[in-house]
This record gives sequence, structure tokens and C-alpha cells, in this order.
Amino acid sequence: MGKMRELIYCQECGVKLNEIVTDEGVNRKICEFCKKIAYENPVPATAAILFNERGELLLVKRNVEPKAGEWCLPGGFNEIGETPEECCLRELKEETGLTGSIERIIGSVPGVNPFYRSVLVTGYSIGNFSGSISAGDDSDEAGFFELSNLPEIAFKSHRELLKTYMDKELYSTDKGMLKAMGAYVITSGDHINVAESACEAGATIIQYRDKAASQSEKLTKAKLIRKITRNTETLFIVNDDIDIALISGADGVHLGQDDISVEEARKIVPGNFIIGKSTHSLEQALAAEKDGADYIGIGPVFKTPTKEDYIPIGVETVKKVIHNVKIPFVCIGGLNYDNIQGLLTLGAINFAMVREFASDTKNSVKRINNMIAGN
Ligand code: 3NM
Repeated sequence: MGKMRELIYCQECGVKLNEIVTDEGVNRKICEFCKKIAYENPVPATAAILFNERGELLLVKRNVEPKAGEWCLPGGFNEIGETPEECCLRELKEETGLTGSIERIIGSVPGVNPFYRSVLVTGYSIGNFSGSISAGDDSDEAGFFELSNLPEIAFKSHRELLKTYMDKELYSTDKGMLKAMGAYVITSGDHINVAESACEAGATIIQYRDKAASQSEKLTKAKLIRKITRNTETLFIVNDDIDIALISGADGVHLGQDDISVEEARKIVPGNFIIGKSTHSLEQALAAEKDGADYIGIGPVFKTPTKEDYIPIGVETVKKVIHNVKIPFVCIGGLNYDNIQGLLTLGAINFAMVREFASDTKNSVKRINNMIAGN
């Protein structure tokens, strides 16, 4: 990064600026001709953090200085009259061809810029993106990169925003991680034992699903599973019961079609609380996405005794979901080692199971995760 250029002349009339010390004791520059202090404030800019369904990060290759030819987050300077959020989405569209919506603000980071002196970059995470990549405006190329294989990111401010995003665990407990749920373990039988083994095997998600227990029994078990999963990488989700999820301190709740809506549930949960929704058709999947679900279950893909009244939706519906739904999805219903292979080939990467994880849980979780990883 070049040295910060000092302001020497008045930007309005071109007269050389004088240095003064204000009544408050602050060093300022003044244009004696315009009778105005030349405030030296950072230029507002924004940057977009966007992950695709595989957990890869969107970057653009700049074609303008500074840092032409280098990769950075999509973004740019605020235009007069637009909000930072509008700026971020406009720059995203101009530089990558993609449209999306603001998920959350990540933070504002100061930066030094050889042309614009000082900038203040506000980062936003972007969700619900659509469109196909086509680089434009200040970028020559745009593409998704695996986190383990990122090119050097040109701007320190962008690197800091990305770090904040990761450190706040927005990535690990938010949609980025959910995109790569892998083996999603739904407990049955000896729920605590299954949860313990699943956690030990490194399952990404454990869902406590207990149709037989009373509410008070469920709460006791949910608290135990919370204890098991606390301070681990494993997320804990409670099926159906939002009250038990909240009281036990779970990371989220999984709602069925007959439960309260995602929109209503959202009103009473903490900001980063995960809300999943069971869906049984493309229409329901799209409705759940619109309703603000963080992820959906889609199934039953195949016939299953665990939910025997349901008609299987089949592989064709999974294909439609892959092509039409932007939020993370997990396949469910009648899955086993054999039929998962075909779903993996289609591009599905998350698999929720009851029976396969009911016994020999540890090995089953490892086996499924290895399959997903392509081993
Ligand atoms: N939900 P198994 S299918 C709990 O389609 C559940 O929403 C489904 O059990 C859905 O892995 C299902 O034993 C049962 O087939 C999954």
C-alpha cells in the first residue's frame, strides 16, 4: 500500500491550505479563501462477503489501481444518496453479475488508500444470492474459492472483515457451516448415548428428536445433550419444540410443516439462532426459503418406516431443490450408504438419518463424513 498522500490544496478553489489549531486543540487545515476547514475524513466504502452452497468465498480480480490484477472482496465506494447496504449490493451486481440480499453487518474497518487517502470499509454478509457470474466494472474476473485455497486478498481492510466474520463464528454457526453439514445425526433410542457418540465422532449437527417423551423428559435430555455438545464443534438442534430449544440453550430448532412458522419463531429467538424447516416438495422448500429458514430438510427422499405415512419425493425433487433453492438443504428419509452415493453425484452434500445413526453411531458418522469428503 502506498504512502498516505497529504491534502495540500483546497479541493474547492485550489488555494494552498493553512494549518491551524482549533479552539478544541485539534490540528486542522483551513482554506483562508473559502473560510472553510478542509476536513480529512475517510471515504465510505463497502465490501460483500458471500459464500456459495459449498462454503466457497466470492472474490473479484481488480482491473483498476490500486491493486490492479489482484483479488479482493466485491465492493466499492458509496455513491451520494445511497445507503451502505445499497452500495454493497450495487457493487456486487456490477462486479460479479450476482444479486443478493444483506444478511448482516460484519463491521467497519479503516483502510489506507494511496489515491483516496483514507477509507472506511463496511462489510456485509450476503445471502439469497442468484444469477450467474459475469465480471464487470472494476473487475476482470469473479469466482468462488475454497477457504483452504484463497488467493492473496489485496486489501488489509478486506482481510480484517473476513477475519471478523470467521472469528465471530458467523461462518461456523451460521449458514456457511450449515451449507456443509455433512452427517446430520437425528437421535433415537438411547438419545443421550447416540448424541455422545455422534459428538465424539465430530458430527456437525445433532438433532434431538423424541416423539415419545413428555415435555419435562425432553427438557432434561435436551439439557444433557447441550452439556455434551457445549464447547465442541457440534451444533445442537431441537426438533419441533422451540421452548425446549430455547430453555436448554440449543443452537437452533427444527420446525415441521405443522409447527409455528419460521417468521413467527424468528420473533422470539436470539439473533444467530438456527431455524430449520422440514419440507416435502419444491413448493414447500421455496416457501421455507422465503419465510427465512436457515436451512431446510427435504424428504423423505426414499420410503422410510421412520416416517411411513409420507410419500417419498424421489431423486427428481432433490434435483429441483438443488437447482432452485439457495439456502442450505439436507436430504432426509430412507437414506443409507448405498443411495447416498447417487445423491452425492447430483451435488447434495448433507444427509440426515435416524436409523443409520441409531447403532454404531461413531463409525456411521465417520463413514458418512468420509463419503462426503470423497474418501
Ligand atoms: N423427517 P430414517 S423423513 C424424521 O421427510 C424424518 O421430513 C423426514 O429417518 C422428512 O433415516 C424422516 O430412519 C425419517 O429414514 C428419517
